[in-house]
Amino acid sequence: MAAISVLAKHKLVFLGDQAVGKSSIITRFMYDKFDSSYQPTIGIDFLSKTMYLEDRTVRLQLWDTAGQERFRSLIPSYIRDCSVAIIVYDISNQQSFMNIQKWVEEVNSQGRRDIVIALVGSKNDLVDKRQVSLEEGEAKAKEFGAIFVETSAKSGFNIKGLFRKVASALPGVVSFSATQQEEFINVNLRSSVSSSTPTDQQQSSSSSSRGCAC
Ligand SMILES: Nc1nc2c(ncn2[C@@H]2O[C@H](COP(=O)(O)OP(=O)(O)OP(=O)(O)O)[C@@H](O)[C@H]2O)c(=O)[nH]1
Ligand SMILES: [Mg+2]
Repeated sequence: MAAISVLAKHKLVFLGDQAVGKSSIITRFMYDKFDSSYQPTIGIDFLSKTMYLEDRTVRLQLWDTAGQERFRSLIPSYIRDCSVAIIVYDISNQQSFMNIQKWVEEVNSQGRRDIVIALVGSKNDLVDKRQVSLEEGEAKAKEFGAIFVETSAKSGFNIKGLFRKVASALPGVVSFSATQQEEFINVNLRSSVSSSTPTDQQQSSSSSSRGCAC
């Protein structure tokens, strides 16, 4: 039976309090840019990127949620079918660290055990304003069995490292038999019509793409 390789797609949802730096991490990763002015995310933003690892290639769908309270009700539906939840706190903001518990509960309330959780301590360039130590961050991540990194979108520190760690925890190129492939195509056609997930056409236009799902 003929086998075909299909690029695995993974949905990553960014969670965390307002202004912790979720969008800045994504912007640094996608465009290698940083903006010091604050532009709150409205609703949900979508971007996608293919990552070429040493041993495999993965397609990442990045869902950037808004930390503002008024958009909170949108978030559960984006967590529901994600592969990875990236929970971000700001190392210079103790409250954002304390609220991690709430974000983990939000992920766990979906009743799925297979979601990879990554905990990110952002803005680690703010040395003089640090309120959460590296050790506290590591210990918290251990509690949830989460991947842990500190990053700085401003300096670029560990941004690629974060995505590499996450991508390495995911399955890569998947081989399908001819019959399984038929099944895969059918599933994709249906979901592109009925769900809010962007279609293959939108995703394949370039190695990275952007949209708004608000
Ligand atoms: N010093 C420093 N500032 C940062 C860093 N990352 C983000 N910021 C700043 O923090 C503010 C908020 O960043 P955003 O990326 O918009 O935060 P967000 O989590 O997406 O915010 P919401 O969309 O409202 O949930 C902006 O002024 C950024 O410039 C960083 O690594 N270092
Ligand atoms: Mg944002």
